[in-house]
Amino acid sequence: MREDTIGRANVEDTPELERYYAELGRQESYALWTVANDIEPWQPKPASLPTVWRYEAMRPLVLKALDLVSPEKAGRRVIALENPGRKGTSACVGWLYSGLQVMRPGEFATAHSHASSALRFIIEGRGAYTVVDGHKMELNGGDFVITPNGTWHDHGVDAGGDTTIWQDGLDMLLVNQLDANFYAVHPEHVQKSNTPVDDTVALYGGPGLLPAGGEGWNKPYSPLFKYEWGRTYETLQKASKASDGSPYDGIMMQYVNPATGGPVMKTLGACIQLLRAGERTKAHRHTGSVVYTVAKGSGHSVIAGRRYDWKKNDIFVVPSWAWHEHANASDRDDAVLFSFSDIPSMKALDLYREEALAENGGQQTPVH
Ligand code: GTQ
Repeated sequence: MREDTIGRANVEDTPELERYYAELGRQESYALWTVANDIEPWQPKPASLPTVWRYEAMRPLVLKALDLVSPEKAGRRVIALENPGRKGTSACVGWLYSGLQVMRPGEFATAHSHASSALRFIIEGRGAYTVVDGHKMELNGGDFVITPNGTWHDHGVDAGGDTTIWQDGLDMLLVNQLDANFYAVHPEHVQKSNTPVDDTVALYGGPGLLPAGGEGWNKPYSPLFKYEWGRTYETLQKASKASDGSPYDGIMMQYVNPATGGPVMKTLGACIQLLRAGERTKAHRHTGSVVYTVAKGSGHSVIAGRRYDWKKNDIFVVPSWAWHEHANASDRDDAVLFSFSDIPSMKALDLYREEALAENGGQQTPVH
């Protein structure tokens, strides 16, 4: 695309140039000025579109998969979310992948590991479990669990549990863009759990307490593999009484690696935020793509100038650098949004930027 600005490409096509471009193409080359303005945008120009996946519509389709394929045949029985602006890329938003995985009581998916990192948010069900490097965790609605880069992981639902649907989030599309993915299946298909159930929660999930002495943790991800809903929600409620939170995000907490205070994994991070009764946030934008899941309540978000209504279990996305603000629909109850993002990747690469919308509609204020 030509641009009439000094320093930008502005070359008119001529028959001679077109012949020249064809000649370059035969030598696996091209003239930079034919694409320069597209590959060096003035600011992020995501092809991903703000989108809402309504749980009401998705749930019956996800449950239908129970009768159509087995976890053994499918590997993972997942209905993945595809962004309408990114057909064919498997992306939910940006280079984030997300899908809804479903399992019946007594079913399991075999153990594997990959160079990509994964996280899960339990949407509904009871008695599900994930085993991460031999540590078994019980999972119930609203729990958040990580299966970091390189860890063995398998999951299932106990015979006495209920059919469970959880949301997977992975960085695999980003890792594939970087040509850095590896995949392995566990030699025993299902890991033996060799420690007490939920031991990492017991050991690393104390209130401001970590093991002293020789049990230091030096892996590049959180030792606390699971973050339980009950304590998470209680923390948000307490925080909402202690603080006004952020004008852009309400009461927002990051799930952290307790050993560092940083994000749970190097590439992916997750947050939980509470919008108080009647709360409506101010608009801001930042680099990094975000996938939100409504954990409680209902409301709407204005994303890139359009309103998207949401209620419990709906999933919606905010593309990188899109203005967004959130509103709780209720004047009585709080609303809670779970979200995961590639913001830790942005920060690690020094690509994170954030901006607040100026109140007077004029100059924007950089926040960072
Ligand atoms: O369980 O690690 O939804 O490898 C897609 C790919 C989940 C997983 C998915 C995966 C996983």
